[in-house]
Amino acid sequence: MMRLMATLAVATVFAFAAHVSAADLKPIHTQKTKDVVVTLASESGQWKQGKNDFVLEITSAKDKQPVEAGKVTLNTSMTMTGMAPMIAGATLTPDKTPGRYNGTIAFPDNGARQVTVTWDGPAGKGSTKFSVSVR
Ligand SMILES: [Cu+2]
Repeated sequence: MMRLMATLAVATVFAFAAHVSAADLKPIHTQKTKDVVVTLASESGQWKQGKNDFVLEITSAKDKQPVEAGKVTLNTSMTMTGMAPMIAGATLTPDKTPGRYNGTIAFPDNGARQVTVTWDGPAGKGSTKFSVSVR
């Protein structure tokens, strides 16, 4: 019984630590779909011209629990008059925290981006589109 309680105490500390670091991040965008909520967040809460580090989280729309999203992609496109669209994709690495991915993306200029996120994992397959302004 003591061993079980010690294990639970350690598990609680880890869960709390993970929660605190997530709370340090400011949301860039939250997109709710039928099944999941996709959240982009970073220290500044913005995407800026140049290189950006961010976190992508996929949680269940029903119970807010992390979703095993499997293979996740994030691509952006900027429509510019008289030009081919500017395309930029993110590099995403799964974090230790389930449903969380650490991302980097670079933008050559500012302006509105059409963002497409796709996922394909044990919990299902899907995609969503939304707009994010690069400052
Ligand atoms: Cu552009």
